Amino acid sequence: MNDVNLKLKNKIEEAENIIIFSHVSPDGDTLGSNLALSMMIEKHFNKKVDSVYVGNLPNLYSYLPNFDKFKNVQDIDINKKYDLAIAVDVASKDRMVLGVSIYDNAKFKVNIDHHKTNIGYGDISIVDGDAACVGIILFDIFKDWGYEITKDVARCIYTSLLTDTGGFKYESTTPEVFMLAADLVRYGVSPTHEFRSCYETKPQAMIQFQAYAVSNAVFYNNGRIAFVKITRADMSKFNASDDYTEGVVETLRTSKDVEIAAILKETKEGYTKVSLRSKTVDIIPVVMDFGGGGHKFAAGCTIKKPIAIAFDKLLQRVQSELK
Ligand SMILES: [Mn+2]
Repeated sequence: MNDVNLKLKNKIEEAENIIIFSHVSPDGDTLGSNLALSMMIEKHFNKKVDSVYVGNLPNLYSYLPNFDKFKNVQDIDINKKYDLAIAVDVASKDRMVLGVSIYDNAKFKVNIDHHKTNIGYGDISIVDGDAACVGIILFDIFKDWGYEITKDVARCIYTSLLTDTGGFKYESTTPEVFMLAADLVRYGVSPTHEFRSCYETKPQAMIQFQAYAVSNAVFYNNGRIAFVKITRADMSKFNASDDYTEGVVETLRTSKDVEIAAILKETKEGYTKVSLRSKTVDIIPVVMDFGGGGHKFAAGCTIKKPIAIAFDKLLQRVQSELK
């Protein structure tokens, strides 16, 4: 067994209480990975695990096995000292928001991630910037431990894989991704069922909100840049929950000429959350300038400026990337 995987195994065995963190604005990878790991620990190590989210938990993923076990970080005693804290898919510690102090307070800290910008903040950091998702890293760890993978665990990893490759279409979709998908299907996962659960259960209001958002997009540089801004007023007009904006920026990128697309969302007064997508341009330097992170073609940041100002600043910065 690989040294790091063995150390992780030992730390889990030694621990009485364990907490697993997903990142703020959780996606399918961080949630699927969290549940897969907690199921493996509960089953094979017979330990109790707190699976924790910060911010809003998107109902979209409620089809995942054990989804109802997720705890809000606000319901965790901030002074509780965990023996082991594990962050999954958390590019930087601040992505745990309220959870950072609980994470820091733990006796031993583990960081399992695939963001290239991850600096390795754990006592153990298992970071593979080339992995398509954290689920793929976890699967390798589980295999290395030699433990049986149940259909429920396979389903969680499948969601992690499916969502972080954008349905097997991003550049990260390597032969290894398909090999893993094949394995997971052998463990009983139904690709049709998972796809429908993940992508074809949008509320009607969400479809209408997204159509509205897309219709408000503005194109620049002969259509090579597409920006859309969503204010809090827009959100309340549609009674939209946080996840309603998911997929909008990808829709903009489907335009033939678009090279960089962005959605800017007013989260609270003076704060603008940005998701960027690109076809060819590496956008990590762009988001780094605003204190963000992510992947080459999918990254994000939060700009501490009112949305109109954030929009202009980001547009200028993005335009400077296009030669
Ligand atoms: Mn991920």
